[in-house]
Amino acid sequence: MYSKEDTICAISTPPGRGAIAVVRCSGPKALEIASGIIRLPAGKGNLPDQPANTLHFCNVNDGEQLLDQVVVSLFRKPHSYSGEDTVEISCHGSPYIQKRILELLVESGARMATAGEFTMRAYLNGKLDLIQVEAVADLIASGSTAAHRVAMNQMRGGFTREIKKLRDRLLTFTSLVELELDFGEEDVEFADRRKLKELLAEISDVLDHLKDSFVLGNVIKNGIPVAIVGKTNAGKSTLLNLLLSEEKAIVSEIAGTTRDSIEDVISIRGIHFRLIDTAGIRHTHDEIERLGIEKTWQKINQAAVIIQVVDAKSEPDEIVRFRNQIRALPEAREKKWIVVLNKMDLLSPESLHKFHGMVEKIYSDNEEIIPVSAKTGTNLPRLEETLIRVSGAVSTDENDVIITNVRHFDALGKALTSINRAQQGMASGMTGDLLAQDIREALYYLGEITGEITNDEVLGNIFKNFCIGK
Ligand SMILES: Nc1nc2c(ncn2[C@@H]2O[C@H](COP(=O)(O)OP(=O)(O)OP(=O)(O)O)[C@@H](O)[C@H]2O)c(=O)[nH]1
Ligand SMILES: [Mg+2]
Repeated sequence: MYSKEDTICAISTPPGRGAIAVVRCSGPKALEIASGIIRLPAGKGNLPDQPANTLHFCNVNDGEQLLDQVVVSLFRKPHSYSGEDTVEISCHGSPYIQKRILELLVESGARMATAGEFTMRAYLNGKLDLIQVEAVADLIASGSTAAHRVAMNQMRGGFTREIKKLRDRLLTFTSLVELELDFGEEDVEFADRRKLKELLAEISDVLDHLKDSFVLGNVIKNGIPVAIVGKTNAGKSTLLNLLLSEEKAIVSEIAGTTRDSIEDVISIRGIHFRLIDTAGIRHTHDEIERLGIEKTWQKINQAAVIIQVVDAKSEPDEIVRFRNQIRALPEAREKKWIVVLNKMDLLSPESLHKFHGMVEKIYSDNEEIIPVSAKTGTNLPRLEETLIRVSGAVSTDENDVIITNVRHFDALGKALTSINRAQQGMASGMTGDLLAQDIREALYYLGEITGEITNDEVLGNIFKNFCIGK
């Protein structure tokens, strides 16, 4: 499946029309195959004779006809993205030209690349490890400053170095413990147990810390989950639409309009928020609405920030009742809370002031209280500022190692279990061979993260998410 003998080709730019497009060709015969369809200017010789890392202005002929004038970038192994000889043809971005160049390459002996195959070769040729491969996919997908920063750090090897450090130190100890086993009956101890104990404790801490960073990593990758909740007709869907600048959710004066939760992502100054509009909470006999309300409670659980929309014409006891109902959820107490006093356009400044004061008395904790009109957009900037402020924890340092990938999270968890088992074993005087086995297991899972230890299934899963041409 992953033969490196073939020379592969693909269009590496997005489908459709553009100013230019790039067709990539990589493999042992890349230069030879490309030179079959490309003419260098007279007197310049052939493509395979040109030095590495050079650009060439060439013609591409389709039979007797000139198909396009292109710029060819030439790379020689191992100094290319894939680690192989590579030619990148920058042509004019007509879908017809792109497709024809690809067909000509295939007619000359190249094969169409599968999804992510250039990156797969980079991995097989030792240019990237698996963490970096996954970071390439994250980098391409990154849509915010934080997501970009985390992906870039992983691509530059931040996480890899962290894992390698742990593995190397563990390896030294397992070798010593295993050496003891070779001496069999003789009671020797090469591996200093006190130091090993310290090391295991330290590694267990680091693994814990890395695992914990997954929560933040997930938020960075998928956006901070923000649940918009409140009673029916408070204006939740109107607020969602305002924040998204789009008529995403149906709005109506009928109570119980939103039945299922609706999600979309917005970016405010480079930070992604995943907004979740929910079914308004009320007592109902309607089965579908009831299911929607059940889902609202789940969404409250999953959210990091809760925007509670209150209709500015609500009665105080109604607000108190609602607050207490939500606060009864144990998870709700840890959330950041923003109370939006909606429909401020319907109140006079004096009534609004009075209402604000009353709500402030009800919400005595750390809630932010902001009067808004979801209908006219009044105070939207203030709400956006507040969203950024309450999610302040999300800013990251360039050098922070943050886990964003479930595969890494799982492997870290398994490594941690093995380390903890080794720790318990040491405490209860476990024999060297069992100790060595636990440490070996931890080493195995750490190796799985970087790809030092892997199998086709893992690789297949990673690369199937790539686009063709990457
Ligand atoms: N005057 C005024 N009306 C608003 C405002 N926000 C929403 N409305 C109106 O209030 C009604 C209910 O709005 P929705 O956004 O559907 O309310 P909801 O909270 O999503 O309601 P459910 O989905 O039924 O729970 C609609 O008629 C809106 O036009 C506002 O800021 N000012
Ligand atoms: Mg609604």
